[in-house]
Amino acid sequence: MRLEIITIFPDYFAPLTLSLIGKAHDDGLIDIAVRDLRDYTHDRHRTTDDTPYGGGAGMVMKPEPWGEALDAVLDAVPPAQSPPTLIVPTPAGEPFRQAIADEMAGLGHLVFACGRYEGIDARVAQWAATRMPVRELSLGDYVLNGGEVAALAMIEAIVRLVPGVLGNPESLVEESHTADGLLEYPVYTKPPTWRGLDVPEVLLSGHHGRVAQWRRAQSEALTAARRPDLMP
Ligand code: JCK
Repeated sequence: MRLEIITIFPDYFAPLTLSLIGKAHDDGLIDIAVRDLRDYTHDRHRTTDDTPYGGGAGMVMKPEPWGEALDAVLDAVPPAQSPPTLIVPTPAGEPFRQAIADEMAGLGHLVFACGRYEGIDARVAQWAATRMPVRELSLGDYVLNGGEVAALAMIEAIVRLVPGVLGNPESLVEESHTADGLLEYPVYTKPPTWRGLDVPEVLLSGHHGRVAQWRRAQSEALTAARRPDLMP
């Protein structure tokens, strides 16, 4: 899978060379390129923002550097290859969920457009959609200062699903089992007593049926308390 990121803060993506993603990169499963949006400006100050038409607070990202950066991405795609999918993190996007991560993990080439300020001139996504699939996605219902942190979270959720990336493929099978839409049950390991706190007796019992029943009840109780919206 090829991942490209366009940002005015390339340093945010240093963590991608670490941990799980760094391993996938070393194994040749993931190929990551970070492009500095300012490299596609032409003025002395490398300006990427301007005042909003219609007024209002803050600044908006100018379309021209985005157009040139996206042209450079598209120009580097071999002619026989499908265009990449452009992901634009935005607070006004469709909620990013596991189903979208699953879908994106099946694609060969993703480009993340990370905005700052009050966002990117809307014509950029409009134009890009004439050249490639575009997904405007939100990490969640809170306001971040830009798209970088959202892109990092989305990349981690996507990359761990790419075959061969996760060390333990059984965890993914287990995950789709647990995707009955409930929150996960609490987990424990040794020692059986720690700081006066015992591991629930049923988990030490060796009764697989009772363990499964207990976990199901825990999942249902947790979901009812924390995520009533997920209850059947
Ligand atoms: C991309 C710029 C900052 C800040 C104004 C008025 C609500 C707009 C995101 N889940 C998520 N939260 N935030 C983002 C995100 C934020 C971004 C950019 C993604 C580019 N910003 C910003 C304030 C406003 N709005 C009412 C906010 C943008 C994702 N994914």
